[in-house]
Amino acid sequence: MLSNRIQEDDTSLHGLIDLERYPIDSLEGDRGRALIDECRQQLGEDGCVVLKGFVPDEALARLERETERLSPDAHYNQTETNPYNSDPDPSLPASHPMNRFDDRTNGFVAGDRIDHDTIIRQVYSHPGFQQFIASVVGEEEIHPYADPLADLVVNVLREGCQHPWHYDTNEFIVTMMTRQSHGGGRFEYAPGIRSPEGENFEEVEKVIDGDRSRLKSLDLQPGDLQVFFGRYSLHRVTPAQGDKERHTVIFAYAKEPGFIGRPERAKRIFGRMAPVHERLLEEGMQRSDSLAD
Ligand SMILES: O=C(O)CCC(=O)C(=O)O
Ligand SMILES: [Fe+2]
Repeated sequence: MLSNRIQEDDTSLHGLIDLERYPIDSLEGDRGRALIDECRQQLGEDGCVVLKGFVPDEALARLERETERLSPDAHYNQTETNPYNSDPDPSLPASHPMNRFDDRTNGFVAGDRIDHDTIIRQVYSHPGFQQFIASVVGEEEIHPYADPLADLVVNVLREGCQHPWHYDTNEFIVTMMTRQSHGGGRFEYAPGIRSPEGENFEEVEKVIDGDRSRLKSLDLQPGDLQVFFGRYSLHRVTPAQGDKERHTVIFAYAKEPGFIGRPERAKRIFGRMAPVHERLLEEGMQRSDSLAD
Protein backbone atom coordinates (compact mmCIF):
# COMPACT_ATOMS: atom_id res chain seq x y z
CA MET A 1 0.00 0.00 0.00
CA LEU A 2 2.82 2.30 0.92
CA SER A 3 4.65 1.74 -2.35
CA ASN A 4 1.47 2.27 -4.42
CA ARG A 5 0.82 5.62 -2.81
CA ILE A 6 4.31 6.76 -3.50
CA GLN A 7 4.48 5.54 -7.07
CA GLU A 8 1.51 7.69 -8.03
CA ASP A 9 3.54 10.79 -7.37
CA ASP A 10 7.12 9.78 -7.58
CA THR A 11 8.01 11.98 -10.50
CA SER A 12 6.76 15.28 -9.07
CA LEU A 13 9.64 15.73 -6.68
CA HIS A 14 12.38 15.07 -9.20
CA GLY A 15 14.77 17.97 -9.20
CA LEU A 16 13.15 19.44 -6.07
CA ILE A 17 14.53 16.93 -3.58
CA ASP A 18 17.90 15.19 -3.76
CA LEU A 19 16.37 11.74 -4.30
CA GLU A 20 19.78 10.12 -4.74
CA ARG A 21 20.74 11.05 -1.24
CA TYR A 22 17.23 10.93 0.25
CA PRO A 23 15.27 8.24 -1.63
CA ILE A 24 11.86 9.11 -0.24
CA ASP A 25 10.35 7.85 -3.51
CA SER A 26 11.33 4.29 -2.59
CA LEU A 27 11.14 4.05 1.17
CA GLU A 28 10.64 0.29 1.06
CA GLY A 29 13.91 -0.32 -0.73
CA ASP A 30 17.14 -0.97 1.17
CA ARG A 31 18.36 2.59 0.93
CA GLY A 32 14.97 4.01 1.91
CA ARG A 33 14.87 1.81 5.00
CA ALA A 34 18.44 2.70 5.87
CA LEU A 35 17.58 6.40 5.62
CA ILE A 36 14.60 6.01 7.95
CA ASP A 37 16.66 3.99 10.43
CA GLU A 38 19.39 6.58 10.45
CA CYS A 39 16.93 9.44 11.02
CA ARG A 40 15.12 7.54 13.76
CA GLN A 41 18.37 6.80 15.50
CA GLN A 42 19.40 10.44 15.49
CA LEU A 43 15.99 11.56 16.72
CA GLY A 44 16.22 8.96 19.48
CA GLU A 45 19.64 10.24 20.53
CA ASP A 46 18.93 13.93 20.87
CA GLY A 47 15.51 14.74 19.45
CA CYS A 48 16.80 16.34 16.28
CA VAL A 49 17.70 15.29 12.77
CA VAL A 50 18.91 17.56 9.97
CA LEU A 51 18.90 16.42 6.34
CA LYS A 52 21.54 18.63 4.79
CA GLY A 53 20.96 19.61 1.18
CA PHE A 54 17.47 18.06 1.08
CA VAL A 55 16.71 20.49 -1.74
CA PRO A 56 19.60 20.13 -4.18
CA ASP A 57 21.81 23.01 -5.31
CA GLU A 58 20.14 23.33 -8.70
CA ALA A 59 16.75 24.12 -7.09
CA LEU A 60 18.09 26.40 -4.34
CA ALA A 61 17.80 29.69 -6.21
CA ARG A 62 14.16 28.94 -6.96
CA LEU A 63 13.55 27.93 -3.33
CA GLU A 64 15.06 31.15 -1.97
CA ARG A 65 13.04 33.22 -4.42
CA GLU A 66 9.81 31.61 -3.26
CA THR A 67 10.07 32.85 0.31
CA GLU A 68 11.63 36.15 -0.76
CA ARG A 69 8.57 36.81 -2.88
CA LEU A 70 6.24 35.84 -0.01
CA SER A 71 8.04 37.56 2.86
CA PRO A 72 6.51 41.06 2.35
CA ASP A 73 3.18 39.42 3.23
CA ALA A 74 4.43 38.43 6.70
CA HIS A 75 2.34 39.56 9.64
CA TYR A 76 4.51 40.53 12.62
CA ASN A 77 3.46 39.97 16.18
CA GLN A 78 5.33 40.85 19.33
CA THR A 79 5.03 39.15 22.70
CA GLU A 80 7.07 38.66 25.83
CA THR A 81 7.26 35.03 26.77
CA ASN A 82 8.88 32.65 29.24
CA PRO A 83 10.06 29.16 28.17
CA TYR A 84 6.69 27.67 29.15
CA ASN A 85 4.51 30.20 27.37
CA SER A 86 2.81 30.70 30.73
CA ASP A 87 2.12 33.44 33.25
CA PRO A 88 4.89 34.39 35.67
CA ASP A 89 4.89 32.90 39.17
CA PRO A 90 5.32 35.66 41.77
CA SER A 91 5.94 33.09 44.52
CA LEU A 92 9.23 32.15 42.83
CA PRO A 93 12.42 34.22 42.63
CA ALA A 94 12.92 36.59 39.69
CA SER A 95 15.78 34.37 38.47
CA HIS A 96 13.55 31.28 38.18
CA PRO A 97 12.88 30.11 34.58
CA MET A 98 9.13 30.64 35.08
CA ASN A 99 9.88 34.33 35.57
CA ARG A 100 12.36 34.75 32.73
CA PHE A 101 10.56 36.61 29.97
CA ASP A 102 12.13 37.59 26.69
CA ASP A 103 11.02 39.29 23.51
CA ARG A 104 9.44 37.17 20.80
CA THR A 105 8.94 39.22 17.66
CA ASN A 106 8.26 37.16 14.59
CA GLY A 107 6.75 37.43 11.16
CA PHE A 108 4.53 34.74 9.65
CA VAL A 109 3.23 34.31 6.10
CA ALA A 110 0.01 32.29 6.05
CA GLY A 111 -0.47 29.17 3.96
CA ASP A 112 -3.18 30.63 1.74
CA ARG A 113 -0.51 32.85 0.18
CA ILE A 114 1.59 29.86 -0.87
CA ASP A 115 0.67 28.56 -4.31
CA HIS A 116 0.36 24.95 -5.34
CA ASP A 117 3.23 25.13 -7.78
CA THR A 118 5.81 26.28 -5.23
CA ILE A 119 8.50 23.79 -4.24
CA ILE A 120 7.51 24.13 -0.60
CA ARG A 121 3.86 23.26 -1.15
CA GLN A 122 4.69 20.43 -3.51
CA VAL A 123 6.95 18.93 -0.86
CA TYR A 124 4.37 19.56 1.90
CA SER A 125 1.55 17.80 0.07
CA HIS A 126 3.54 14.94 -1.39
CA PRO A 127 2.33 11.56 -0.04
CA GLY A 128 5.85 10.12 -0.16
CA PHE A 129 7.19 13.01 1.88
CA GLN A 130 4.36 12.64 4.40
CA GLN A 131 4.99 8.92 4.68
CA PHE A 132 8.68 9.58 5.17
CA ILE A 133 8.05 12.08 7.99
CA ALA A 134 5.51 9.73 9.58
CA SER A 135 8.03 6.87 9.59
CA VAL A 136 10.76 9.09 10.99
CA VAL A 137 8.63 10.34 13.88
CA GLY A 138 7.24 6.87 14.56
CA GLU A 139 3.65 7.30 13.38
CA GLU A 140 1.59 5.11 11.04
CA GLU A 141 0.50 8.22 9.19
CA ILE A 142 0.39 11.97 9.54
CA HIS A 143 -2.01 14.47 7.98
CA PRO A 144 -1.66 17.98 6.63
CA TYR A 145 -3.59 20.55 8.66
CA ALA A 146 -7.07 21.40 7.40
CA ASP A 147 -6.28 24.98 8.45
CA PRO A 148 -5.69 27.11 5.33
CA LEU A 149 -3.52 29.58 7.26
CA ALA A 150 -1.45 27.38 9.58
CA ASP A 151 -0.82 24.37 7.33
CA LEU A 152 2.26 25.69 5.58
CA VAL A 153 3.86 28.80 7.00
CA VAL A 154 6.89 30.94 6.26
CA ASN A 155 8.51 32.28 9.41
CA VAL A 156 10.36 35.53 8.73
CA LEU A 157 12.98 36.90 11.10
CA ARG A 158 14.11 40.35 10.10
CA GLU A 159 16.94 42.07 11.95
CA GLY A 160 16.54 41.73 15.73
CA CYS A 161 13.79 39.08 15.57
CA GLN A 162 14.30 35.92 17.56
CA HIS A 163 12.69 32.85 19.08
CA PRO A 164 13.63 33.11 22.77
CA TRP A 165 14.27 29.98 24.87
CA HIS A 166 11.15 27.83 24.78
CA TYR A 167 9.61 24.40 24.46
CA ASP A 168 7.15 23.50 21.73
CA THR A 169 3.65 22.26 22.45
CA ASN A 170 3.73 20.16 19.28
CA GLU A 171 5.34 16.78 19.59
CA PHE A 172 7.38 17.32 16.46
CA ILE A 173 8.09 20.15 14.05
CA VAL A 174 9.28 19.90 10.45
CA THR A 175 11.08 22.95 9.10
CA MET A 176 13.12 23.89 6.08
CA MET A 177 15.47 26.81 5.96
CA THR A 178 15.23 28.73 2.69
CA ARG A 179 17.33 31.79 3.58
CA GLN A 180 19.86 32.47 6.30
CA SER A 181 20.57 35.88 7.83
CA HIS A 182 24.07 37.37 7.61
CA GLY A 183 24.57 36.94 11.35
CA GLY A 184 22.70 35.35 14.25
CA GLY A 185 19.65 33.25 13.38
CA ARG A 186 21.28 30.17 14.89
CA PHE A 187 19.17 27.30 16.16
CA GLU A 188 20.43 26.17 19.57
CA TYR A 189 19.03 23.48 21.81
CA ALA A 190 19.62 21.63 25.06
CA PRO A 191 18.74 18.01 24.18
CA GLY A 192 16.38 16.33 26.63
CA ILE A 193 16.93 18.91 29.37
CA ARG A 194 13.48 18.13 30.79
CA SER A 195 11.46 14.94 30.79
CA PRO A 196 8.01 13.77 31.78
CA GLU A 197 9.60 13.06 35.17
CA GLY A 198 10.76 16.58 35.88
CA GLU A 199 11.29 20.15 34.69
CA ASN A 200 14.93 20.36 35.79
CA PHE A 201 14.53 24.09 36.55
CA GLU A 202 18.05 24.40 37.93
CA GLU A 203 19.68 23.36 34.67
CA VAL A 204 17.22 25.40 32.61
CA GLU A 205 18.14 28.47 34.64
CA LYS A 206 21.84 27.88 33.89
CA VAL A 207 21.13 27.71 30.16
CA ILE A 208 19.15 30.97 30.29
CA ASP A 209 22.05 32.52 32.23
CA GLY A 210 24.41 31.68 29.37
CA ASP A 211 25.87 28.28 30.28
CA ARG A 212 26.58 26.64 26.91
CA SER A 213 28.00 23.36 28.20
CA ARG A 214 25.00 21.23 27.20
CA LEU A 215 24.00 23.17 24.11
CA LYS A 216 24.07 22.06 20.52
CA SER A 217 24.12 24.71 17.83
CA LEU A 218 23.12 24.06 14.24
CA ASP A 219 24.62 25.70 11.20
CA LEU A 220 21.48 25.44 9.07
CA GLN A 221 21.71 26.36 5.41
CA PRO A 222 19.06 26.95 2.72
CA GLY A 223 17.69 23.61 1.54
CA ASP A 224 18.29 21.81 4.86
CA LEU A 225 15.32 19.97 6.33
CA GLN A 226 14.99 19.64 10.10
CA VAL A 227 12.77 17.37 12.17
CA PHE A 228 12.77 18.29 15.84
CA PHE A 229 11.09 17.01 18.99
CA GLY A 230 10.74 20.28 20.91
CA ARG A 231 8.76 19.28 23.97
CA TYR A 232 11.68 18.18 26.09
CA SER A 233 14.56 20.08 24.50
CA LEU A 234 14.77 23.75 25.42
CA HIS A 235 15.59 25.67 22.24
CA ARG A 236 15.87 29.10 20.67
CA VAL A 237 16.81 30.95 17.50
CA THR A 238 19.26 33.76 18.24
CA PRO A 239 18.41 37.28 16.98
CA ALA A 240 18.88 37.72 13.23
CA GLN A 241 21.58 40.26 12.44
CA GLY A 242 22.11 42.33 9.33
CA ASP A 243 19.79 43.38 6.55
CA LYS A 244 19.18 39.87 5.20
CA GLU A 245 16.12 38.17 6.65
CA ARG A 246 16.11 34.59 7.90
CA HIS A 247 13.32 32.51 6.32
CA THR A 248 12.14 29.14 7.54
CA VAL A 249 9.22 27.12 6.23
CA ILE A 250 7.11 25.27 8.78
CA PHE A 251 5.38 22.11 7.50
CA ALA A 252 2.55 21.47 9.96
CA TYR A 253 1.12 17.97 10.28
CA ALA A 254 -1.20 16.34 12.79
CA LYS A 255 -1.78 12.76 13.86
CA GLU A 256 -5.46 13.03 12.97
CA PRO A 257 -7.00 14.49 9.82
CA GLY A 258 -9.00 17.72 9.95
CA PHE A 259 -6.94 19.77 12.37
CA ILE A 260 -7.84 23.48 12.54
CA GLY A 261 -6.11 25.91 14.88
CA ARG A 262 -7.99 28.20 17.23
CA PRO A 263 -9.41 31.40 15.67
CA GLU A 264 -7.73 33.64 18.30
CA ARG A 265 -4.43 32.05 17.44
CA ALA A 266 -4.92 32.75 13.73
CA LYS A 267 -5.66 36.41 14.54
CA ARG A 268 -2.54 36.76 16.63
CA ILE A 269 -0.13 34.92 14.36
CA PHE A 270 -1.46 35.95 10.93
CA GLY A 271 -3.42 39.08 11.81
CA ARG A 272 -6.60 37.63 10.36
CA MET A 273 -8.82 34.57 10.22
CA ALA A 274 -9.90 32.31 7.37
CA PRO A 275 -13.62 31.71 6.76
CA VAL A 276 -13.33 28.39 8.57
CA HIS A 277 -12.12 30.20 11.73
CA GLU A 278 -15.00 32.64 11.51
CA ARG A 279 -17.42 29.74 11.28
CA LEU A 280 -15.79 28.11 14.31
CA LEU A 281 -16.11 31.32 16.28
CA GLU A 282 -19.76 31.59 15.35
CA GLU A 283 -20.34 28.02 16.43
CA GLY A 284 -18.53 28.87 19.68
CA MET A 285 -16.38 25.82 19.33
CA GLN A 286 -13.36 25.46 21.56
CA ARG A 287 -10.68 23.62 19.70
CA SER A 288 -7.30 22.73 21.01
CA ASP A 289 -4.39 24.13 19.11
CA SER A 290 -1.08 22.46 18.67
CA LEU A 291 0.78 24.80 16.38
CA ALA A 292 4.23 25.24 17.85
CA ASP A 293 5.11 28.71 18.98
O1 LIG B 1 12.84 28.57 12.89
C1 LIG B 1 13.31 27.60 13.48
O2 LIG B 1 14.42 27.13 13.18
C2 LIG B 1 12.52 26.95 14.60
C3 LIG B 1 11.73 27.94 15.38
C4 LIG B 1 11.02 27.33 16.55
O3 LIG B 1 11.60 26.92 17.49
C5 LIG B 1 9.55 27.22 16.54
O4 LIG B 1 8.91 27.70 15.57
O5 LIG B 1 8.98 26.69 17.51
FE1 LIG C 1 10.20 25.84 18.85
